[in-house]
Amino acid sequence: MIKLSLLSVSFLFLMNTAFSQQTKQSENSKPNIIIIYADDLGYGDLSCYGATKIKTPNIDKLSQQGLRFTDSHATSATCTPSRYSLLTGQYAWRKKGTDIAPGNAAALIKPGTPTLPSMLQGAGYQTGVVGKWHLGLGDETGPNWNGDITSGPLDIGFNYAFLIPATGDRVPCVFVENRRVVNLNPNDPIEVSYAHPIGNNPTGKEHPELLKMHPSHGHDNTIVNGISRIGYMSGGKDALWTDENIVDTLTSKAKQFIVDHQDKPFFLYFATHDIHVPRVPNKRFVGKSGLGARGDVILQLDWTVGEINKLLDSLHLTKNTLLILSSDNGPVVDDGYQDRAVELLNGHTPAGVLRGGKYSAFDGGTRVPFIVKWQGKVTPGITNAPFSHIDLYASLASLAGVKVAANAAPDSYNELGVLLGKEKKGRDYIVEHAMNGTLSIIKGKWKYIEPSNGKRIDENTNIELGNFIGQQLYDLSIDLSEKNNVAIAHPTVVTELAGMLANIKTKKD
Ligand code: NG6
Ligand code: CA
Repeated sequence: MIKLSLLSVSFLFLMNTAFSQQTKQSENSKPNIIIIYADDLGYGDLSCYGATKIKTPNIDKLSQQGLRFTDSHATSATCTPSRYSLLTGQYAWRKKGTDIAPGNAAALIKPGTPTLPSMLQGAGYQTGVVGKWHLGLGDETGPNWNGDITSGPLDIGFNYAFLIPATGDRVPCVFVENRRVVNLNPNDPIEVSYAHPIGNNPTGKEHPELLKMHPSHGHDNTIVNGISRIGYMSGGKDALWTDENIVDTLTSKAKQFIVDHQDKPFFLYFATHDIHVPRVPNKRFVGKSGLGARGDVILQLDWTVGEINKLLDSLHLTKNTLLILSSDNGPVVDDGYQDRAVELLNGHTPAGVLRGGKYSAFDGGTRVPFIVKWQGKVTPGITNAPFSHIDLYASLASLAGVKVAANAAPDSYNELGVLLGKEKKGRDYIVEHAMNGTLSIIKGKWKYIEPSNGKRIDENTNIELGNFIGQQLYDLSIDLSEKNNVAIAHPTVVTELAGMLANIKTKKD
């Protein structure tokens, strides 16, 4: 009897030691990092951010488990520059040619450039990107769609890539895995042009009768899967994606990457296609939101986030994974297709209380949802601390125990304390970048928008771009919707912020 219980006690002791060692090991090793970067998701698009016309239960759950930011900013109001800045830690507006890229653009981030994934790779991480790239591929002449694609993610620090090369609305409508177009039949080579029609594929402009969704502006070139796109392509028939299945393909690739690398520290940059146009939800989500296609793809994104969160739980990775959900820029309702998003809004406000949206210098352009979850390390709650995506590079370097190289991430600051909810103050200022190049700076409660003679309203999307020939100053503490320009009443603040912005532009901060 005594012998038995002694045995069981020592067994228990051994078990206990083994268990605590295992926990210790996983706590001491570098945490996995996942960034789910949604596309065009607005500040008001999620129920945890106050949306009442749509329910996003999986993201709400993430928000309950994590830290929800009210003042987090993408670096730019469009995709390419935001992603450029995220991956390099350098403001895209410092670098020519980083505006919205065509689908056959050459690589915008040249091999050898220090990047977020290369920094993490150097720290022992396995690094992967799944989803929308939109940062160009290939050397000076652009990508070789029919051979090995050089100068892509694998050349700037990713070990694995599964890509939509540009966007869902730009040709070529094919996936690229590592260096190759997936399912390409060599006897049916792909040709792409953004300058002139190519091959015999019908275009939306000439054959609107073939379309299942019509463009509202632009998007009338080559038809793929009943939807006309930006740009012309021919060939690659076996490789063409089916829009309805993109969500499942990307989500399963992202999950597979996590499963494959669960034993090592990994970094996954999961750039969803949702909720960008064309909005073509999988049949599981069609009609489910009551807000039309735009609402349905928000539900689809919500499902995706739930899948990743559940997988982390089931693999027992939750305690050792920092999971970030955000968006590359603010929302847009009609972004070029007649998908009835405008008609079916039903009072939903994609930018919440913010003015403007995608493309805009107003906060609707860059203030986006941002949720951070790391069980046991990030205390769940809400933070009003300012945070800019430009700081992810240096903050994650700090997390991974890496010193940022002298030539790397020139605009990125280590704000790990803010990212993990330990600090409230955040960086001193935030710079925002609108589509036409207009820059704004936020410091404390003040937001200054530099003068611009750009258009005030984008005639395609109807979005207020925030451009004005004079200086603009808003007190965000009482006027988050940027309705009252108080520049004239506060000349000293204007001078201070304009001066700061001028210094930042010339890099003397
Ligand atoms: C615009 C497109 C828009 C979208 C955007 C890029 C037209 C008229 N509009 O030029 O539909 O593709 O570029 O979006 O073509 S982003 O989220 O990738 O920046
Ligand atoms: Ca975008």
